Amino acid sequence: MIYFIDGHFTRRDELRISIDDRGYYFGDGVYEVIKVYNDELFTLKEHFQRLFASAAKIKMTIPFSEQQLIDVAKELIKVNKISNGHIYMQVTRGSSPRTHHFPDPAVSAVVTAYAVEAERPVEDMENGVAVKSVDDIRWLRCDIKSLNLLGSVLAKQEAREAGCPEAILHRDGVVTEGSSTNMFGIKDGVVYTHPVSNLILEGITRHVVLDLCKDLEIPVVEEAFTLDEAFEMDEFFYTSTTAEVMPVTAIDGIAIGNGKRGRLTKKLQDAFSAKIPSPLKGSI
Ligand code: DCS
Repeated sequence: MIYFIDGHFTRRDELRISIDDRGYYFGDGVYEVIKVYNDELFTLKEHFQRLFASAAKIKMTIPFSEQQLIDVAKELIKVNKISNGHIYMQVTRGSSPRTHHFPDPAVSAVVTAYAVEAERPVEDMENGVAVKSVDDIRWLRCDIKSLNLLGSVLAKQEAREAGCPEAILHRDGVVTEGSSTNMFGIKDGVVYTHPVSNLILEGITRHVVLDLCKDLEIPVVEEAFTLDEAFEMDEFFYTSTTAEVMPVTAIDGIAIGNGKRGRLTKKLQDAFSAKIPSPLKGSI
């Protein structure tokens, strides 16, 4: 496997990272996960724009242009021969002896990236999954795609120990999002999801799905709903780069709707699949 670190392409076993990297000490950095379908990066502009936006929010300068990082991602796909999978890219505030304040004098941010082959979770996408509610104990800047993920890690683990692949997070009973996904409920044909704010990550898949709702003339209300209201939804699903549109069939062991993938959820999945770069594109 070929990785990218700090301006170079390197074999994984030759890759060296400083113990003084602030990502290691503080989780002081930002990241993105970008999906590759049929050799093509999906919604890449949006992901790189968010990467630069997250960096700006933590007052960090990325020492590459957006286009340079897009070229890095494309090169990783090519040299590693990834046709379906994803790119992981992170940027830390660099390497410097441990002090909480920013390095002074400043050091260059460190960009690391790799590409992996990964299957679409088609079985779960058909059958749906169960989720577990977990208190959202994260900080108040969840709009930043920060490397500091302890709140998400603990929530995901709690869900996993209950046999669920994802946690539905709530603050005092109000649903925010998942530990690494955005949450949606459907009631009487209307899609509900938490509005964009400091309490959620503005998911790129969330955006794609809201656009699809518009195309399909499915009404959307971007308003927070409670966990009690979530149990009463007719359908439920979550979105992310890797999970796409994932039906939720139960919350805390209680079936949602008829306990199966919902009709509108399926419609959104089909519309999403139609957007994915196709292997036949350009060939006929
Ligand atoms: N909310 C949180 C907290 C996330 O970490 C993510 C993405 C999302 C929502 C969904 O955003 P996207 O639709 O832009 O992916 N989490 C990434 C991750 O850590 N692994 O895969 C996706």
